[in-house]
Amino acid sequence: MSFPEGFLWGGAVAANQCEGAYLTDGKGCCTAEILHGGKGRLTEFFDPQALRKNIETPEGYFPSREAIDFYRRYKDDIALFAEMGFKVFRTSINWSRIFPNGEDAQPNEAGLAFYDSLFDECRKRGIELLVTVSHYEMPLELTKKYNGWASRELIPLFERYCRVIFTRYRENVKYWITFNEANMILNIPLFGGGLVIDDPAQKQRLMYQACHNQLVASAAAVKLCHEICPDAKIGAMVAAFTTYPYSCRPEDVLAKNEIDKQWLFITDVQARGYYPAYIKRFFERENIRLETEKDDEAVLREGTADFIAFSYYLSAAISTDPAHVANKTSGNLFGGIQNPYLKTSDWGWQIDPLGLRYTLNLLYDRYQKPLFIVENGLGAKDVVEADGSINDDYRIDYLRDHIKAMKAAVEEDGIDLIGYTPWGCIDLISASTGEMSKRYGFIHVDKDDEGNGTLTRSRKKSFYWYKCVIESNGEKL
Ligand code: BGP
Repeated sequence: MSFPEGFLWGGAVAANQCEGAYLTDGKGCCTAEILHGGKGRLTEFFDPQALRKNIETPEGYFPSREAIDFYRRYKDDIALFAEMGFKVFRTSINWSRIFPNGEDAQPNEAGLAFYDSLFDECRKRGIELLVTVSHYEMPLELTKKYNGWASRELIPLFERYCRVIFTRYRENVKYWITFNEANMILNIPLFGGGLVIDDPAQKQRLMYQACHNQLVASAAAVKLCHEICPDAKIGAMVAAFTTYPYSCRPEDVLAKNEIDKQWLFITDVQARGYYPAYIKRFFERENIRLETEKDDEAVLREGTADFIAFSYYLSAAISTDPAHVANKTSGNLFGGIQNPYLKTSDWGWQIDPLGLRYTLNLLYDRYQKPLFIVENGLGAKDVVEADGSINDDYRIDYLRDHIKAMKAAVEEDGIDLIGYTPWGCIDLISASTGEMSKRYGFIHVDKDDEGNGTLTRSRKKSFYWYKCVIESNGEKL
């Protein structure tokens, strides 16, 4: 048997992509709720004027505000997860349900009670919880007032939020993650850091300052969690940007190495407790002077992550040769060069199961800490047949190949892998495009990109397949 007994099979979602219930029961507005859907969403991410306009006078359709109404339907959805045999469910807490404006004198009891009930429901059905403290949102007021993580003011506010939720949910939550895809703050500053960057000349300084503030807050959260929930584990999370040198030209190999530093620098700090030499040199070269306080170093040192969680969807190739550089591929917000050996998804992401084995080895060699694959999956268009069935064999193929790669990493490479929670186990709105039609789920949700639909849930073919995978602990694929 390759997967250890107790291996955590499950699925993952995020509050702002599934809960909906905008401003319900005292909730405040969060950053994810000011972004429109469709192709324009990606442009809005990077356009400070569009963001300012949405912050001040929000008009139009904002997919996160209703999402899939998980807030009201979670009991039925969890019953379906339990039917598949989930051992763990990854979700996040929406900060603006707990502190609607980020700085409120008291936490919002109705928001806290919602997560009590959600977590109780999971536990009742034998499902453990993996909870992300911050997944691509924050109370909008914190963006308006402080420009998000650009300000140190957020550190104590985040600590207070953590203290409240760690204390409240310590009986129910066994696994925590501080920040979703912590490296993405450098790619999508609004989602990753609540940042709006008006002055391009300030971009680099603001982003790295925000990273630093978030790193200190993340380490402080780890320390707090260890004190308040001594039986829980708390991890760091990175969006894997797995790349290969396009050729064996030494310049291409070195370029690949440089890319690894970019996506791994934050995890290096979270796992080891200090800034690596290469990033200090980079700050010097770029004349980036971080505002720090004297205790920061100690906080980073004392708050290292218990495990390394990551998302993995695709890989790309890297080259310095202009002839190849033009041959771009899109990706999970960071693209690279097309790899002629790989096929792509409907959204242009290059499908690479072996890349998962490669990534598991890379991360395990680098950190020597348990790993947790907390996102993986295929965003695809599904067809509902006349009889209501959804035959998503392409999704099954994608997941099967990735699980085989995981299995080889565990069995043959000796990787300490704790669990696997495929992304969007129930269809939800896409983070990058706000679309519903980019579906990842084992469970279909009747809703379209314009927000129409009954929200009815139905089981796809992959639902029955994944149930069997879990039942056999990954032996029947
Ligand atoms: C990750 C995010 C998720 C999720 C996923 C798929 O980067 O952590 O929130 O959405 O990617 O991306 P998308 O929804 O853009 O297809």
